[in-house]
Amino acid sequence: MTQFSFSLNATDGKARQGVIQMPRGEIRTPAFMPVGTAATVKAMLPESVAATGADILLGNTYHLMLRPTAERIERLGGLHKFMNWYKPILTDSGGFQVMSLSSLRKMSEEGVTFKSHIDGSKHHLSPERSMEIQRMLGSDIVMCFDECTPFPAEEKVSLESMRMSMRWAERSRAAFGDRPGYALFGIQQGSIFSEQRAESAEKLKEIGFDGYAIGGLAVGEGQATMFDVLDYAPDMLPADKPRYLMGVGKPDDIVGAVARGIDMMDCVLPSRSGRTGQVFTRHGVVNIKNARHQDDPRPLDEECTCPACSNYSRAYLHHVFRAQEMISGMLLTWHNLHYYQELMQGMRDAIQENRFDAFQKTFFSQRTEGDI
Ligand code: PRF
Ligand code: ZN
Repeated sequence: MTQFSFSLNATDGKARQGVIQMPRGEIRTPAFMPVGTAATVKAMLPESVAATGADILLGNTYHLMLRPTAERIERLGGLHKFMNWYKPILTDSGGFQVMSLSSLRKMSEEGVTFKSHIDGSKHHLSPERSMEIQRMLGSDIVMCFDECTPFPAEEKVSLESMRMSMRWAERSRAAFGDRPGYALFGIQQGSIFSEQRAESAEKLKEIGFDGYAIGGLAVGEGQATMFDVLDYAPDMLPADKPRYLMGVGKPDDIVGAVARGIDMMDCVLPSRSGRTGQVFTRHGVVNIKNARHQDDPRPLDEECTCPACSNYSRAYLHHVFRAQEMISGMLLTWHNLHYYQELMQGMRDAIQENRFDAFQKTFFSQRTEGDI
Protein backbone atom coordinates (compact mmCIF):
# COMPACT_ATOMS: atom_id res chain seq x y z
CA MET A 1 0.00 0.00 0.00
CA THR A 2 1.30 3.47 -0.84
CA GLN A 3 2.11 5.48 2.24
CA PHE A 4 4.10 8.56 1.32
CA SER A 5 6.66 8.68 -1.43
CA PHE A 6 8.20 11.31 -3.67
CA SER A 7 9.82 10.43 -6.95
CA LEU A 8 11.34 12.64 -9.61
CA ASN A 9 10.48 12.01 -13.25
CA ALA A 10 12.72 14.68 -14.73
CA THR A 11 14.94 17.64 -13.95
CA ASP A 12 15.84 20.57 -16.18
CA GLY A 13 18.47 22.82 -14.65
CA LYS A 14 17.30 23.19 -11.07
CA ALA A 15 13.62 22.68 -12.02
CA ARG A 16 12.13 19.34 -11.03
CA GLN A 17 9.10 17.36 -12.15
CA GLY A 18 7.88 14.58 -9.93
CA VAL A 19 5.01 12.98 -8.09
CA ILE A 20 4.08 12.59 -4.44
CA GLN A 21 2.09 9.43 -3.75
CA MET A 22 -0.27 9.32 -0.80
CA PRO A 23 -3.23 7.11 0.13
CA ARG A 24 -5.69 9.83 -0.93
CA GLY A 25 -4.06 10.37 -4.30
CA GLU A 26 -1.12 11.57 -6.33
CA ILE A 27 0.23 15.10 -6.28
CA ARG A 28 1.95 16.04 -9.52
CA THR A 29 4.83 18.44 -8.93
CA PRO A 30 5.50 21.30 -9.36
CA ALA A 31 2.12 21.61 -7.63
CA PHE A 32 0.01 24.64 -6.86
CA MET A 33 -2.29 24.25 -3.85
CA PRO A 34 -5.45 26.40 -3.82
CA VAL A 35 -6.24 27.79 -0.39
CA GLY A 36 -9.33 26.44 1.37
CA THR A 37 -8.90 28.30 4.65
CA ALA A 38 -12.36 27.82 6.18
CA ALA A 39 -13.08 24.34 4.74
CA THR A 40 -13.96 25.85 1.37
CA VAL A 41 -12.12 27.33 -1.57
CA LYS A 42 -14.29 30.43 -1.57
CA ALA A 43 -16.84 30.59 -4.42
CA MET A 44 -15.96 27.10 -5.72
CA LEU A 45 -17.49 23.65 -5.38
CA PRO A 46 -14.81 21.05 -4.55
CA GLU A 47 -15.52 19.22 -7.81
CA SER A 48 -14.89 22.47 -9.69
CA VAL A 49 -11.59 22.92 -7.88
CA ALA A 50 -10.64 19.39 -8.93
CA ALA A 51 -11.74 20.18 -12.51
CA THR A 52 -9.20 23.04 -12.64
CA GLY A 53 -6.51 20.39 -12.10
CA ALA A 54 -5.73 20.74 -8.39
CA ASP A 55 -4.40 17.56 -6.74
CA ILE A 56 -4.26 18.99 -3.21
CA LEU A 57 -5.75 21.83 -1.14
CA LEU A 58 -4.39 23.84 1.74
CA GLY A 59 -6.40 24.19 4.94
CA ASN A 60 -5.71 26.28 8.05
CA THR A 61 -5.34 25.11 11.64
CA TYR A 62 -5.91 28.64 12.94
CA HIS A 63 -9.28 29.25 11.26
CA LEU A 64 -10.68 25.76 11.77
CA MET A 65 -9.70 25.53 15.46
CA LEU A 66 -11.70 28.70 16.10
CA ARG A 67 -14.63 27.82 13.86
CA PRO A 68 -16.16 25.21 13.71
CA THR A 69 -13.36 23.73 15.96
CA ALA A 70 -11.19 20.71 15.29
CA GLU A 71 -13.17 18.67 17.82
CA ARG A 72 -16.40 19.20 15.86
CA ILE A 73 -14.76 18.38 12.52
CA GLU A 74 -13.32 15.19 14.04
CA ARG A 75 -16.74 14.18 15.42
CA LEU A 76 -18.21 14.73 11.95
CA GLY A 77 -15.70 12.41 10.33
CA GLY A 78 -12.79 14.69 9.47
CA LEU A 79 -12.11 17.59 7.15
CA HIS A 80 -12.25 15.62 3.87
CA LYS A 81 -15.77 14.41 4.54
CA PHE A 82 -16.85 17.71 6.13
CA MET A 83 -15.93 19.72 3.02
CA ASN A 84 -16.47 16.96 0.42
CA TRP A 85 -12.86 16.99 -0.82
CA TYR A 86 -11.34 13.50 -0.84
CA LYS A 87 -7.96 14.23 -2.39
CA PRO A 88 -5.00 15.17 -0.19
CA ILE A 89 -5.14 18.18 2.14
CA LEU A 90 -2.13 20.00 3.58
CA THR A 91 -2.76 22.08 6.67
CA ASP A 92 -0.68 25.00 7.87
CA SER A 93 0.16 24.84 11.54
CA GLY A 94 -1.37 28.11 12.76
CA GLY A 95 1.48 30.27 14.02
CA PHE A 96 1.72 32.34 10.84
CA GLN A 97 -2.03 33.10 10.90
CA VAL A 98 -1.99 33.91 14.65
CA MET A 99 0.61 36.60 13.95
CA SER A 100 -1.25 38.09 11.00
CA LEU A 101 -4.88 37.82 12.21
CA SER A 102 -5.31 37.57 15.97
CA SER A 103 -4.96 40.25 18.63
CA LEU A 104 -3.26 40.26 22.07
CA ARG A 105 -0.74 37.58 21.20
CA LYS A 106 1.68 36.37 23.85
CA MET A 107 4.52 34.20 22.68
CA SER A 108 6.87 32.16 24.82
CA GLU A 109 9.09 29.10 24.41
CA GLU A 110 6.05 26.98 25.20
CA GLY A 111 3.84 28.39 22.44
CA VAL A 112 1.48 31.28 21.81
CA THR A 113 -1.74 32.45 23.48
CA PHE A 114 -3.97 34.76 21.51
CA LYS A 115 -7.45 36.20 21.13
CA SER A 116 -9.66 35.05 18.26
CA HIS A 117 -10.23 37.58 15.46
CA ILE A 118 -13.81 36.27 15.31
CA ASP A 119 -15.14 36.67 18.88
CA GLY A 120 -12.18 37.68 21.06
CA SER A 121 -12.12 34.32 22.88
CA LYS A 122 -8.76 33.17 24.28
CA HIS A 123 -6.85 30.25 22.72
CA HIS A 124 -3.50 28.53 22.85
CA LEU A 125 -1.27 26.97 20.22
CA SER A 126 1.95 25.07 20.74
CA PRO A 127 3.76 22.43 18.69
CA GLU A 128 1.86 19.73 20.61
CA ARG A 129 -1.56 21.39 20.27
CA SER A 130 -1.02 22.15 16.57
CA MET A 131 -0.13 18.48 15.89
CA GLU A 132 -3.24 17.39 17.81
CA ILE A 133 -5.50 19.75 15.83
CA GLN A 134 -4.04 18.74 12.47
CA ARG A 135 -4.53 15.08 13.43
CA MET A 136 -8.16 15.71 14.41
CA LEU A 137 -8.76 17.44 11.08
CA GLY A 138 -7.35 14.40 9.29
CA SER A 139 -4.81 16.46 7.37
CA ASP A 140 -2.65 14.38 5.02
CA ILE A 141 0.35 16.69 5.09
CA VAL A 142 0.91 18.27 8.49
CA MET A 143 3.15 21.33 8.89
CA CYS A 144 5.45 21.86 11.87
CA PHE A 145 4.53 24.63 14.26
CA ASP A 146 6.94 27.50 13.59
CA GLU A 147 7.39 31.21 13.88
CA CYS A 148 7.50 33.11 10.59
CA THR A 149 10.22 35.64 11.35
CA PRO A 150 8.90 39.10 10.43
CA PHE A 151 10.77 41.06 7.75
CA PRO A 152 13.00 42.95 8.11
CA ALA A 153 14.64 41.33 11.13
CA GLU A 154 17.99 42.09 12.76
CA GLU A 155 20.38 39.19 12.28
CA LYS A 156 20.34 38.35 15.99
CA VAL A 157 16.54 38.54 16.25
CA SER A 158 16.18 36.26 13.23
CA LEU A 159 18.69 33.79 14.69
CA GLU A 160 16.79 33.50 17.98
CA SER A 161 13.49 33.15 16.11
CA MET A 162 14.88 30.48 13.76
CA ARG A 163 16.40 28.52 16.66
CA MET A 164 13.08 28.56 18.53
CA SER A 165 11.34 27.29 15.36
CA MET A 166 13.91 24.47 15.23
CA ARG A 167 13.18 23.55 18.87
CA TRP A 168 9.49 23.66 17.94
CA ALA A 169 10.26 21.44 14.93
CA GLU A 170 11.73 18.84 17.31
CA ARG A 171 8.65 19.05 19.52
CA SER A 172 6.37 18.85 16.45
CA ARG A 173 8.19 15.70 15.26
CA ALA A 174 7.87 14.08 18.71
CA ALA A 175 4.19 15.01 19.08
CA PHE A 176 3.32 13.88 15.54
CA GLY A 177 4.67 10.41 16.27
CA ASP A 178 4.49 7.62 13.72
CA ARG A 179 1.42 7.86 11.50
CA PRO A 180 1.66 5.72 8.34
CA GLY A 181 -0.05 7.37 5.38
CA TYR A 182 0.37 10.85 6.83
CA ALA A 183 3.32 13.17 6.30
CA LEU A 184 5.02 15.81 8.43
CA PHE A 185 6.93 18.66 6.79
CA GLY A 186 9.62 20.75 8.51
CA ILE A 187 9.85 24.49 7.85
CA GLN A 188 13.16 26.25 7.25
CA GLN A 189 13.49 29.78 8.63
CA GLY A 190 16.45 32.17 8.81
CA SER A 191 15.15 35.25 7.01
CA ILE A 192 17.60 36.49 4.34
CA PHE A 193 20.71 35.18 6.12
CA SER A 194 22.36 32.28 4.29
CA GLU A 195 24.25 30.93 7.35
CA GLN A 196 20.97 30.86 9.27
CA ARG A 197 19.16 29.13 6.39
CA ALA A 198 22.00 26.56 6.38
CA GLU A 199 21.83 26.00 10.16
CA SER A 200 18.04 25.62 9.94
CA ALA A 201 18.30 23.11 7.08
CA GLU A 202 20.90 21.04 8.95
CA LYS A 203 18.72 20.92 12.05
CA LEU A 204 15.64 19.88 10.06
CA LYS A 205 17.55 17.16 8.21
CA GLU A 206 18.90 15.86 11.53
CA ILE A 207 15.33 15.59 12.88
CA GLY A 208 14.11 14.07 9.61
CA PHE A 209 10.90 14.99 7.76
CA ASP A 210 8.87 13.71 4.83
CA GLY A 211 9.18 17.08 3.10
CA TYR A 212 10.77 20.45 3.70
CA ALA A 213 9.17 23.89 3.44
CA ILE A 214 10.82 27.24 3.03
CA GLY A 215 9.11 29.70 5.36
CA GLY A 216 9.75 33.34 6.15
CA LEU A 217 9.70 34.50 2.52
CA ALA A 218 7.09 36.55 0.63
CA VAL A 219 6.76 38.68 3.76
CA GLY A 220 7.61 42.05 2.21
CA GLU A 221 11.21 41.53 1.07
CA GLY A 222 10.34 41.84 -2.62
CA GLN A 223 10.83 39.42 -5.49
CA ALA A 224 14.52 40.16 -6.12
CA THR A 225 15.45 39.48 -2.48
CA MET A 226 13.23 36.41 -2.36
CA PHE A 227 14.93 35.04 -5.49
CA ASP A 228 18.36 35.78 -3.94
CA VAL A 229 17.42 33.49 -1.04
CA LEU A 230 15.87 30.91 -3.39
CA ASP A 231 19.15 30.84 -5.33
CA TYR A 232 20.66 28.90 -2.40
CA ALA A 233 17.99 27.83 0.13
CA PRO A 234 16.38 24.92 -1.80
CA ASP A 235 19.84 23.38 -2.40
CA MET A 236 20.29 23.10 1.37
CA LEU A 237 17.28 20.76 1.59
CA PRO A 238 17.31 17.05 0.64
CA ALA A 239 17.00 16.52 -3.13
CA ASP A 240 14.91 13.37 -2.66
CA LYS A 241 12.11 15.08 -0.67
CA PRO A 242 9.51 17.65 -1.79
CA ARG A 243 10.35 21.31 -1.22
CA TYR A 244 7.45 23.61 -0.48
CA LEU A 245 7.61 27.42 -0.70
CA MET A 246 4.93 28.75 1.64
CA GLY A 247 2.55 31.53 0.59
CA VAL A 248 3.84 32.17 -2.96
CA GLY A 249 2.75 33.82 -5.12
CA LYS A 250 2.13 35.78 -8.32
CA PRO A 251 2.55 33.79 -11.56
CA ASP A 252 6.06 35.17 -12.15
CA ASP A 253 7.06 34.35 -8.54
CA ILE A 254 5.91 30.78 -9.12
CA VAL A 255 7.84 30.36 -12.37
CA GLY A 256 10.97 31.81 -10.72
CA ALA A 257 10.55 29.53 -7.69
CA VAL A 258 10.18 26.41 -9.86
CA ALA A 259 13.28 27.45 -11.83
CA ARG A 260 15.12 27.46 -8.47
CA GLY A 261 14.04 23.96 -7.41
CA ILE A 262 10.68 24.43 -5.64
CA ASP A 263 8.09 21.61 -5.94
CA MET A 264 5.02 22.94 -4.12
CA MET A 265 3.40 26.33 -3.50
CA ASP A 266 0.19 27.80 -2.15
CA CYS A 267 -1.32 31.25 -2.35
CA VAL A 268 -4.66 32.99 -1.84
CA LEU A 269 -3.97 35.22 -4.84
CA PRO A 270 -5.94 33.39 -7.58
CA SER A 271 -8.99 32.85 -5.36
CA ARG A 272 -8.91 36.21 -3.56
CA SER A 273 -8.27 38.15 -6.78
CA GLY A 274 -11.19 36.33 -8.37
CA ARG A 275 -13.43 38.05 -5.86
CA THR A 276 -11.85 41.49 -6.28
CA GLY A 277 -12.01 41.49 -10.08
CA GLN A 278 -8.31 40.85 -10.76
CA VAL A 279 -7.86 38.27 -13.49
CA PHE A 280 -4.61 36.49 -14.40
CA THR A 281 -4.05 35.64 -18.04
CA ARG A 282 -1.04 34.61 -20.11
CA HIS A 283 -0.92 38.21 -21.37
CA GLY A 284 -0.95 39.79 -17.91
CA VAL A 285 -3.49 41.07 -15.38
CA VAL A 286 -6.99 42.16 -16.44
CA ASN A 287 -9.04 44.36 -14.12
CA ILE A 288 -12.59 43.42 -14.98
CA LYS A 289 -14.10 46.42 -13.18
CA ASN A 290 -12.48 48.75 -15.72
CA ALA A 291 -15.17 50.50 -17.82
CA ARG A 292 -13.36 49.67 -21.06
CA HIS A 293 -14.73 46.11 -20.78
CA GLN A 294 -18.40 47.13 -20.69
CA ASP A 295 -19.04 46.67 -24.43
CA ASP A 296 -16.35 44.06 -25.09
CA PRO A 297 -17.84 40.85 -26.55
CA ARG A 298 -14.51 38.95 -26.38
CA PRO A 299 -13.71 36.41 -23.68
CA LEU A 300 -11.18 37.19 -20.95
CA ASP A 301 -8.63 35.02 -22.73
CA GLU A 302 -9.33 33.57 -26.20
CA GLU A 303 -7.12 30.55 -25.55
CA CYS A 304 -8.50 29.65 -22.10
CA THR A 305 -10.88 26.67 -21.90
CA CYS A 306 -12.37 27.49 -18.46
CA PRO A 307 -16.16 28.07 -18.14
CA ALA A 308 -15.72 31.85 -17.73
CA CYS A 309 -13.81 32.12 -21.00
CA SER A 310 -15.80 29.46 -22.92
CA ASN A 311 -19.26 30.89 -22.23
CA TYR A 312 -19.08 34.56 -21.23
CA SER A 313 -17.90 37.89 -22.61
CA ARG A 314 -15.79 40.48 -20.84
CA ALA A 315 -18.91 42.68 -20.98
CA TYR A 316 -20.90 40.11 -19.00
CA LEU A 317 -18.11 39.53 -16.47
CA HIS A 318 -17.78 43.31 -16.08
CA HIS A 319 -21.53 43.64 -15.56
CA VAL A 320 -21.88 40.91 -12.91
CA PHE A 321 -18.82 42.23 -11.09
CA ARG A 322 -20.24 45.77 -10.99
CA ALA A 323 -23.66 44.43 -9.94
CA GLN A 324 -21.94 42.40 -7.18
CA GLU A 325 -23.60 39.22 -8.39
CA MET A 326 -22.30 36.01 -6.79
CA ILE A 327 -21.55 34.47 -10.18
CA SER A 328 -18.81 37.07 -10.63
CA GLY A 329 -16.64 35.62 -7.85
CA MET A 330 -17.47 32.10 -9.03
CA LEU A 331 -16.46 32.62 -12.67
CA LEU A 332 -13.37 34.74 -11.99
CA THR A 333 -12.10 32.38 -9.29
CA TRP A 334 -12.60 29.43 -11.62
CA HIS A 335 -10.68 31.20 -14.37
CA ASN A 336 -7.81 32.20 -12.05
CA LEU A 337 -7.46 28.71 -10.58
CA HIS A 338 -7.63 27.21 -14.09
CA TYR A 339 -4.92 29.62 -15.22
CA TYR A 340 -2.66 28.72 -12.28
CA GLN A 341 -3.12 24.99 -12.83
CA GLU A 342 -2.49 25.34 -16.55
CA LEU A 343 0.70 27.22 -15.73
CA MET A 344 1.78 24.32 -13.47
CA GLN A 345 0.95 21.76 -16.18
CA GLY A 346 2.88 23.82 -18.72
CA MET A 347 5.91 23.81 -16.42
CA ARG A 348 5.61 20.07 -15.71
CA ASP A 349 5.51 19.34 -19.46
CA ALA A 350 8.40 21.70 -20.19
CA ILE A 351 10.61 20.15 -17.49
CA GLN A 352 9.84 16.65 -18.78
CA GLU A 353 10.73 17.72 -22.30
CA ASN A 354 13.85 19.59 -21.23
CA ARG A 355 12.65 22.97 -22.53
CA PHE A 356 12.05 24.87 -19.30
CA ASP A 357 14.29 27.78 -20.40
CA ALA A 358 12.22 28.21 -23.57
CA PHE A 359 9.05 27.94 -21.49
CA GLN A 360 10.26 30.77 -19.25
CA LYS A 361 11.19 32.93 -22.25
CA THR A 362 7.73 32.47 -23.79
CA PHE A 363 6.05 33.07 -20.42
CA PHE A 364 7.79 36.41 -19.93
CA SER A 365 7.55 37.55 -23.58
CA GLN A 366 3.74 37.08 -23.64
CA ARG A 367 3.22 39.29 -20.63
CA THR A 368 2.49 42.99 -20.45
CA GLU A 369 3.05 44.67 -17.08
CA GLY A 370 0.10 46.53 -15.63
CA ASP A 371 -3.55 46.25 -16.60
CA ILE A 372 -4.09 44.78 -20.07
N1 PRF B 1 5.33 29.56 8.16
C1 PRF B 1 4.10 28.96 8.17
N2 PRF B 1 3.16 29.31 7.29
C2 PRF B 1 3.43 30.25 6.37
C3 PRF B 1 4.67 30.90 6.31
C4 PRF B 1 5.69 30.53 7.25
O1 PRF B 1 6.81 31.04 7.26
C5 PRF B 1 4.59 31.80 5.24
C6 PRF B 1 5.63 32.71 4.76
N3 PRF B 1 5.38 33.19 3.46
C7 PRF B 1 3.30 31.67 4.69
N4 PRF B 1 2.62 30.74 5.39
N5 PRF B 1 3.85 28.03 9.08
ZN1 ZN C 1 -10.58 31.32 -18.45
